[in-house]
Amino acid sequence: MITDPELAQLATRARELILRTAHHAGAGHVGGSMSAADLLVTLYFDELRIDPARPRDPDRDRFILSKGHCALGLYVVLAMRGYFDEAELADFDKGGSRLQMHPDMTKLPGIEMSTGSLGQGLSAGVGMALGARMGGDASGSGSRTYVLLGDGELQEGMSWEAAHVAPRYRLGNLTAILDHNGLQQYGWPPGDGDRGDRRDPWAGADLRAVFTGLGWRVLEVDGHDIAAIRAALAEARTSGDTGRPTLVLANTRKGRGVSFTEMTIKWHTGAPSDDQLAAALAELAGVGGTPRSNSLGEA
Ligand SMILES: Cc1ncc(C[n+]2csc(CCOP(=O)(O)OP(=O)(O)O)c2C)c(N)n1
Ligand SMILES: [Mg+2]
Repeated sequence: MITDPELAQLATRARELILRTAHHAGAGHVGGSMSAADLLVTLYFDELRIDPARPRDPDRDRFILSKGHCALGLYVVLAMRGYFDEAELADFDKGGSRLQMHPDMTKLPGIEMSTGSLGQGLSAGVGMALGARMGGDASGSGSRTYVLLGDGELQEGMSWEAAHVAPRYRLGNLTAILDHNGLQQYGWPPGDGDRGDRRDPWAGADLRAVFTGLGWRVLEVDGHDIAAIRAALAEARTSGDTGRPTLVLANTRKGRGVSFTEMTIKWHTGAPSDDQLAAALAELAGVGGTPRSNSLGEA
């Protein structure tokens, strides 16, 4: 079984590739991809029952990146996991490539839903979990559905229709994960040139109480603590018996891993310059990364 330090090293590698790929493309949603890196790596290398060689296996677990703008983070982890060659990351955001800025399920095997218009993933996840229980999972494999949500995204009303009905359908096979990184793209209220007050989109609201009140089981974790993420995902798996869907409320930091990207609204989207990339890679090397030249052709 993979160890926590091994997963942590993979997350550092994912952050390197996120930055290299954004640098190469000149674009990309760096902040939310880096806040989710530990969650994505733990899901894909430990939790999800998936086989990159058989992406349409009917018994597979389903993962929906509801905060679709963070496709960059997902692509990097899919490549590391073997869905496609890392060299293809060089095509990120190019016209006609399989790696569009937002994920396209018709192009890339392993993508379960085309996302990018925020707020829709939890509803689709409810449908997939319901479908599995109503017979799609005929072999009784216990296929589960996972949905990664953003905290800004959760301001979309459609999310709440899904949050309301999931417990009513007793979807114990559904795990939602909230990347609670404390930053959206815009402030609150929006409007002025400075895009408003950039506080936590949920400042002052008790999300744990709200979801619990709707009938979810809520497991709150440090979303950068691999052992805690693993424990929560493992516990969520057991809720198939209780009939309650689980929310893993992951407290994270947007842009996590590099001092100048961490918790700065500017790094919601953007590409590092040559100097910034070099500085970021040096920082990541200090936490066990392995900066090296790669297929993107960069030092
Ligand atoms: C329906 C919709 N409205 C607005 C946008 C533009 N948009 C893209 S990302 C984003 C902010 C999302 O914030 P959050 O969910 O917190 O993402 P993260 O911090 O994880 O990057 C917005 C408003 C969108 N993609 N879809
Ligand atoms: Mg956010």
